[in-house]
Amino acid sequence: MAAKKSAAKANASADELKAHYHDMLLIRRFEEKAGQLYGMGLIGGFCHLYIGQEAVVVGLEAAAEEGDKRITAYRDHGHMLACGMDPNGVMAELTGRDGGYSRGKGGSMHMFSKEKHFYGGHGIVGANVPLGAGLAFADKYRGNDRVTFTYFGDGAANQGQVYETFNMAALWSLPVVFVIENNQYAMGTAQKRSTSTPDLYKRGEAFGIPGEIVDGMDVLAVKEAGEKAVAHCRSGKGPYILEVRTYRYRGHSMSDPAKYRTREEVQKIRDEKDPIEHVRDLLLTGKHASEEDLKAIDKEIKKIVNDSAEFAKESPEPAIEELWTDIYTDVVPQEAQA
Ligand SMILES: Cc1ncc(C[n+]2csc(CCOP(=O)(O)OP(=O)(O)O)c2C)c(N)n1
Ligand SMILES: [Mg+2]
Repeated sequence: MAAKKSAAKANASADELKAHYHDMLLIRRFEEKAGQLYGMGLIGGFCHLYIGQEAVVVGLEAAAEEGDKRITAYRDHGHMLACGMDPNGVMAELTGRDGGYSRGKGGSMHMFSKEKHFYGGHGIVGANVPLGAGLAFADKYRGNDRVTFTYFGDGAANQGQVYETFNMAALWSLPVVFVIENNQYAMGTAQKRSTSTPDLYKRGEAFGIPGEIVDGMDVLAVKEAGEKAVAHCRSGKGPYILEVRTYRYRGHSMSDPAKYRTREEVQKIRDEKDPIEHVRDLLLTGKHASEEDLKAIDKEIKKIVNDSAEFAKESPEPAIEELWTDIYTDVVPQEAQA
């Protein structure tokens, strides 16, 4: 992985490192639990796990400020947890229950939180990219200094609408950070089999959008790059691209025969680059935390995740009448802006 290494390592405080460890571990354990519930038949439909990519959202959320927005594709549970959405509501939605963020009617790919400025959750590859620019347009129009994080994958980076969006975002200097989560695969297709110019951070050059490559297995490097990108956008200079090199450990979705890569390839990255182990090492070797401190965090996370699964199982399925609700909005857009 040729991505830039963190120069900020020495500058991270013990509390910051512990918070990153906590937040990444929450995503990992939550996703493992979701995988189990899927195996038990409690989650139906699609379910795309984020395991391996945790440092991307945790690093970027550490660079975000209150009021900033985020939008992503379908591998979205990590983004929800990292921006502070309630694990109970996410797990209940995965299991199609009334206590879920979309009252059990959206599932894994369709959750939203107005409170946390999380705009989904989108299943059509690339389609969330223009929506992200639209969110940024709204902020620019209103004259505030908010920034929108628009996440998409290496596969999505080959979609036409991404470039129409780049053009308009640059033309109108929209405050949007385009985060390309390059996990090196689009379903079963390796990037080298599908992509003529693999340096995705350069894809904005034709539109005058600066970009940089980031080591997505290093949460501190992600945070540092995120802060730079956000400062660029917030100061009115327009969009910025971060190509974050990462890796997904699990299949594309829960039904993936995984014939397109070897177990050894996955194991090697897990052994050498795991983002959670990396922070764990920094904490222990820097004597910022003891094994006991980390065990206490592990225990806390286990409880949050187990509680979310219990909450989900106990929450009822939506009532049959709910089939007819939440289809059209009865709020006129201007009023919704208040
Ligand atoms: C327009 C469109 N084409 C194809 C698909 C089928 N599809 C779903 S996910 C995916 C791969 C996308 O890969 P990437 O953008 O790298 O995201 P990742 O799954 O790696 O997070 C494809 C082709 C789709 N959902 N939408
Ligand atoms: Mg991908």
